[in-house]
Amino acid sequence: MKTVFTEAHALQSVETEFYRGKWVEAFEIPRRAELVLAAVRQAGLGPVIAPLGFGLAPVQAVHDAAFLRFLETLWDDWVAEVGETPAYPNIWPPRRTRMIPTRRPGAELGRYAVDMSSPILKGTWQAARAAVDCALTGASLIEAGERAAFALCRPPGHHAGRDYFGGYCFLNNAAIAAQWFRDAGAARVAVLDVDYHHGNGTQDIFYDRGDVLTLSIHADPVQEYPYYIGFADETGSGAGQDANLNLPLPWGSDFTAWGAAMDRALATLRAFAPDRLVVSLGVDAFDGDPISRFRLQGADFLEIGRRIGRLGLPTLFVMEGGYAVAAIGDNVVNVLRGFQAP
Ligand code: Q9C
Ligand code: ZN
Repeated sequence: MKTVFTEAHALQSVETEFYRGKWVEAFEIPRRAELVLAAVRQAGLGPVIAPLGFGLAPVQAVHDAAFLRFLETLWDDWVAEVGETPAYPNIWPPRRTRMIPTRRPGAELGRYAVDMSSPILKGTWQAARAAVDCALTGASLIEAGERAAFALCRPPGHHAGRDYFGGYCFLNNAAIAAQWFRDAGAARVAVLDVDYHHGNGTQDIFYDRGDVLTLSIHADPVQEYPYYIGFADETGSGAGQDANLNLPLPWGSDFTAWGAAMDRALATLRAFAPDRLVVSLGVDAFDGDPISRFRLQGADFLEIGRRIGRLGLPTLFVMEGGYAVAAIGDNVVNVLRGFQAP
């Protein structure tokens, strides 16, 4: 299987993040991608290739136009007003606020950010665009006949919605690839999200659509980020009724519970009979993850890969979360090797 990667990910880089009321060493760091790349090479998984440029049209097919203009231009506006320092929101519009047009960067940040985990930097737009190109290059390999591809995307994407960003995510790489598959002729696409956190952005983007099935196995939002979304009773709306499946699990869940949830997700996925599968591949369900509270072991990731492989679908893996840097490479490679040797 080919891996798509570019050094441009390193343009998104901060030393610290605001976590539980304190500025602590950042979790979502460039080293994550470098270690996954090293493990892919070490395992001899296959060639590592650079992404092609796909332009903005596939991004516009998923995200709101004003939101994209904001992401592209915020840095320059922020620098003019504040200076060359990471752009964080510090005000949010309350309920019943009229969304009056404004160009003040502080106001725009609060309009589009859902949290403080994703500062906008000089290179954020370029890094996020490059991650999208990795996902789309992987998708195009599959369109050209490969059974699978691994888009080593960074920054991640699954918390980015149609018109919001957060959770380390700016553009929803997996959703953009899923939509691109649809536009390339796939009648039905499934997005299976195995990241520890609910794939709220992906759910948001496809919630009212019946052509893209979204499934997410994640920590119960009663306990965990993103808190307000990801509950089991969110099943889709309108044409998308029953095309969204949330499988929340409590803190402390191990593979006994996680694997059972996965089997439920796979049964729904099989019944949907998609032409293409996108896997939002976060490995933060790992026991040793510093911000997560599931207990999956290294070998469990191999089993996750095997089960996905047995679906027999053209599959695009898109990198999402995973913060136990010492194990991130092994955990990702285990999924991909399990997939290849079911
Ligand atoms: N108490 C991804 O894994 N902060 N994003 C959580 C929990 C944000 C995770 C704080 C976590 C976002 C792609
Ligand atoms: Zn996550």
